[in-house]
Amino acid sequence: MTANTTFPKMARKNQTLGEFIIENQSEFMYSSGELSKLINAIRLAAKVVNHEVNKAGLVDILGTAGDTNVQGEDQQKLDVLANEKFIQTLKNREIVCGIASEEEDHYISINSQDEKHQNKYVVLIDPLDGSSNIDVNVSVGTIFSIYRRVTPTGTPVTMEDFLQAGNRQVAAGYIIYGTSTMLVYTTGHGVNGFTLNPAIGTFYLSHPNMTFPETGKIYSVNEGNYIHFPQGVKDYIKYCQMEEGDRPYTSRYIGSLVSDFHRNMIKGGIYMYPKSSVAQAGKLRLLYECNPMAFLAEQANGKASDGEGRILDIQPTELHQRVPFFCGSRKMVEKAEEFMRKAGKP
Ligand code: P6P
Repeated sequence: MTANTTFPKMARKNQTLGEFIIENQSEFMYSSGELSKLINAIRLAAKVVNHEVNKAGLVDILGTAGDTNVQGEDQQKLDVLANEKFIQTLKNREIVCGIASEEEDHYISINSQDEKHQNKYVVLIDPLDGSSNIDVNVSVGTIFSIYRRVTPTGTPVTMEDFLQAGNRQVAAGYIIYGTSTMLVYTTGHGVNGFTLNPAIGTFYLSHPNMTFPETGKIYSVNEGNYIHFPQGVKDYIKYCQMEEGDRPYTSRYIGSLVSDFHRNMIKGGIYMYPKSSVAQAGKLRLLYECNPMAFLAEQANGKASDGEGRILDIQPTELHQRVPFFCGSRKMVEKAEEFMRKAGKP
C-alpha cells in the first residue's frame, strides 16, 4: 500500500457523508455495498456516543458508573457505554463476522442469524481512546480498523482473522469528540474529514483529502517519561528543543492520541509514544490504535514507525500487543528514526 496518489472521484465540500459513500462506492475494493453499510454503521454509533460524551459534564447530576442518576437509571462509564454502542450497532447490521475491542479481553464472534449472510469483515476498535480526559472536558476519540476476514466465510472467525498486518486493512478511521465532532477515515483512497452538524445529525465533508505537511514544528510526547526513554529518543527531543534553523519546535501533548494526531495532520508534527525502561513495548496497542492511525498517516502522505520499521508491516502475535509508535509528518518521523539508529539498540 503506498501513499495516496488518487483522490476520491467525488469530494465536493459540504457533501454529506452519505452522498460521499454512495458516490465513491466503486472505490471500495471487492465491496458489493457491505463496506458502505459498515461505514454507515460507524457513523450511527458515532452520533450516539457523541450525544453521551457531550453530556458527560452533567454526570454529577446524572450519576456515574455504578451509581444511579436522578431518574434512578443505572449510569455507565462512558468507555463501557461507547464499547457497547459500537458493538451493538455493528452487530445489528449483519455485516461483520467478528469484533475486537480494547474493552474486551477476547474477540467477539458474530455468527449470522441468516446462514445466507456471508459476512466478510472484521472490525477492531478502541471505543473511547483517552477516556480519562472526559472528567476534565478534554477531547477524546474512537478509533476503528477494518479487515476482510481471511478464514472461510460462513464459519466462525478465528484469531487469524484479527492478527493481520496493518497493510491488509481495507478501511480505518477515527471520530474525534472535540470542539466539533468529526469522522475522519480512509478506504485506501486518501483521507477525508466529515464534521457533524449536531442540529440535524448529519456529517458534512469539511476536510477533503487531508494530508500531513511534509514537515512541521510540533512534537507530541509525554516528557514526564523523559528519563526512561532510550538514548535516541532523548537525543531527538533535545534536537527539537535546540535553537537552530526552524527550531525550537513547540511541544503539544493533549494525552489523547486522536486529538494530537488530528492537530498534527492539519498543522504538521510528530506524535511519539516510545518504549521506555518502564514500558518495554510502549503503551499504545498495535491492532486498534497504531495500525488504523498508521494507515491514515500513510494515506495522508505521512509516516508511521515503531522507531525502526513500518508499523503497517508488523505481523501481530497477540490481540492486545503494544508497540512503540512514532507517527506524523514524514520528514520528522525520518529524523527521529535517524537519531534512534545513531544511538543504536538501548
Ligand atoms: P500517557 C490514552 O490513554 C492514550 O492511549 C493515548 O490516547 C494518549 O496519547 C496516551 O495514552 C497518553 O498516555 O502515558 O502519556 O498518559
